[in-house]
Amino acid sequence: MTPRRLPDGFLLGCATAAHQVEGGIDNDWSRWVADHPEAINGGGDAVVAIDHYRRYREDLEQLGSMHHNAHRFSIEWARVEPEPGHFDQDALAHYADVARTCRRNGMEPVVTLQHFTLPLWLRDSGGFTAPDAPAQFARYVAGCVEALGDAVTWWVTVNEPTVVAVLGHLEGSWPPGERSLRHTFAALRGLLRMHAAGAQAISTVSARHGRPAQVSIAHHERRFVPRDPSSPVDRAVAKLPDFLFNRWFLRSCIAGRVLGPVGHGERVPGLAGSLSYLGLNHYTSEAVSLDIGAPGMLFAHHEAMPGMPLSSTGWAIDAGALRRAITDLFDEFHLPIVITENGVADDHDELRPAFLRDHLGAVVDTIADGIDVRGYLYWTAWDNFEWAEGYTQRFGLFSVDRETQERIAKPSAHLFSEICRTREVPS
Ligand code: IFM
Repeated sequence: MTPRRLPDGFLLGCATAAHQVEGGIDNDWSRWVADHPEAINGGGDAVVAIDHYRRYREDLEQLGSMHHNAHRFSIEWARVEPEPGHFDQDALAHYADVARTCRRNGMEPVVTLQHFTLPLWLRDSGGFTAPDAPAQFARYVAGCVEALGDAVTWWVTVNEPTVVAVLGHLEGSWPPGERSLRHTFAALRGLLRMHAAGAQAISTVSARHGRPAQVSIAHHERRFVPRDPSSPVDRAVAKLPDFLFNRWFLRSCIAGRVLGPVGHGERVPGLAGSLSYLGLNHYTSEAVSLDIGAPGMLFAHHEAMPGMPLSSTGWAIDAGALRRAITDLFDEFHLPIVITENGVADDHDELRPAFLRDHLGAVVDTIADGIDVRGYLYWTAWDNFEWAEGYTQRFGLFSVDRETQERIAKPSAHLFSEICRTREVPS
């Protein structure tokens, strides 16, 4: 079979997030782990993580030498603004150097401004639901864009807003450990307003300096398929989570309003037109059926898509679902798409080579269908701190010896490097 080719200029690299790799961060997550060690699978914390804050130069050089031409990282708000309105210039200079180091190594930086974590002062004043969170976020974002904007075009305001709202406020497995639909909706409204305020700050500062800027959230799309497609009941119970989790945030951005049932159609300043591309994080598909005993889950039972191989997280590996996600999102929103995350947890690097071939193949197919897909960022470069999963889920192209911090390329790191070099996806 002929290999499939990715277009010239297509962004190809890895995605990371500060708290998961840097070490030395004091934020809501580090306190949550210290107070609830039992909440982390296998124990562990991100006190040292993989020491990337100190090792970023060698780490990025290694990715560049493996022909990556893009790299996604996040700025840690708690480092940059340890007290409200007080900016740590060393921290800002650090992240500006990370962006420039990406460029020096041939990689386009894609920069996330908020990837799940919050400074303690914002946590203590209500987190995502604090009335002034959007204004606080806009000030922080403006500071970051001033400091990094000469090296950065691609911005992500907020990573996976629905995930952080559901896990922290509905399921209670992440900080702040709440279990309330009312609080989940309040967090979603806050995140929507934060995104709008952040997007406005990016546009204002970039325009003042005459710099181009591309702005999106990183939207986590989980494909929900009725367990029995011929059952009207399964179809109905799959629809609500699909709307709330996969479409509510994006449709609100397009409408410029807080759509129901999360809000009452209130207009949000800066929200309409806030997306210039669509960042897509995609991992898996799930079958959904009726469960009358699960009101907290909107009466839906979720299971990994039957008949698919499973990752070590138990997620179905379904490259077709990535193709359908890209197609549906493009058909509805008509925005260029960057795959800001796609990856597999795989203890022994047995599933990952086929995963990469199949998922990148699905991306090539969508491009052949005429869809404007601009990039693919594999989650993730190095095995890292996977939130409530601790260090038990290994998504990395590199393993890390956490005693010596040695990075060891897995076979799939070499396969990915070859795809980056040739732009060809083997069949
Ligand atoms: O580790 C996370 C990342 O922070 C956000 N998207 C999903 C990844 C894997 O679970």
